[in-house]
Amino acid sequence: MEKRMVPPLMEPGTTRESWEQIRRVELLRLFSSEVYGDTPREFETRFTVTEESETMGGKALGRVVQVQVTARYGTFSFPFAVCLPNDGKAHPALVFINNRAKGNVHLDEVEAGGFWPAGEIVARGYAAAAFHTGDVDTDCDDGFQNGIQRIFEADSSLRPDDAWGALGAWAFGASRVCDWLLEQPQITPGKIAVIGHSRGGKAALWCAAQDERFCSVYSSCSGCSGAAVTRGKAGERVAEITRSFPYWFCRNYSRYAGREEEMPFDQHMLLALIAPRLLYVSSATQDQWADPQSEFLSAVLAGEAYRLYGLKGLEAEGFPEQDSPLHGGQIGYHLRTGQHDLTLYDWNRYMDFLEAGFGTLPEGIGKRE
Ligand code: GTR
Repeated sequence: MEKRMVPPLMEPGTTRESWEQIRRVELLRLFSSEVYGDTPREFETRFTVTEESETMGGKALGRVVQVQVTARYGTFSFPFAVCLPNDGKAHPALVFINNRAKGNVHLDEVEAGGFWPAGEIVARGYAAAAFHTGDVDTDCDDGFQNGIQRIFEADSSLRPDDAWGALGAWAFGASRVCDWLLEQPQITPGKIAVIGHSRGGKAALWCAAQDERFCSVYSSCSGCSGAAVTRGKAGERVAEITRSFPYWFCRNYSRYAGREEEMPFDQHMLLALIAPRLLYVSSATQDQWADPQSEFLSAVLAGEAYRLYGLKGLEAEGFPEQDSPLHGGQIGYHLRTGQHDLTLYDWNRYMDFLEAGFGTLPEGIGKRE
């Protein structure tokens, strides 16, 4: 296994209790103050179903739901689409943070394309929900004038250095979809997962790290500031990502550009925050910008937190062959042949992993509060 100098996840002698009460809390605070920014907690939410119809040949009930969030400085709304299996039973749900075609949050387009293959997801017995990143926060540097941040701030020119960016807002959006799902009789409350690709994968990881109602997260090709260990990483690094996408993060993060060695954290610590829940990471052979080796290494290192619970992390002898999924522990991984993408192959491997893993989840994970 590759050796790389990364800061230790925990001190020797850390117990499950001291992990949960001290170290985990400290790491959440670090990612919040140094990377993604602080997630606001004071707001109210209302949901309105604005479209409803049978879909997928009657196998699912499709709905578009408007989420209305009200905070100190205003109200902001965004829609999500959901397809609920129509067989009168409760099902697990997959919440997708969609960073590509906006069209597929509409019911008439949900079956199109492999990026969010809602038809296949429902056929395997899941509810499929998705929202579009741009509906929660614009994916451009607009000074936080148009996204959900504006209802939490009196003046966006006075944002503190740890104010949340777009990734934090997208993570927040997925948690609001979870709020709604938890109220639906068609959903099994302990089986709600969040999924994202690339920038959506970074947001999905940050979402599940904070929101323990999600029993699992799947990050596809999330690379820099997502699943990949930053120290020694190939391809994109903090300097490149904060130059191209400063608004994804809080301002503090750009201080580490070219100074990764000074970070009191690295991304394996973000993955460890998912323990003891089911974590899945995938890479693509041609995606050197994200760096598969660094994504894999991070997933291996996060296993230490799972061992505190008597669980296996990522079971691997070394970096795997392509298209040979590793599904032996609570952390799953695969390296798909091909480009930076999220394909039907990836979705299916994730659902295979979940189906084997659901039974291993500790009691009480992700239940209604
Ligand atoms: C790239 C960015 C990556 C990745 C990707 C994507 O331009 O450098 O960090 O997030 O976009 O979201 O597809």
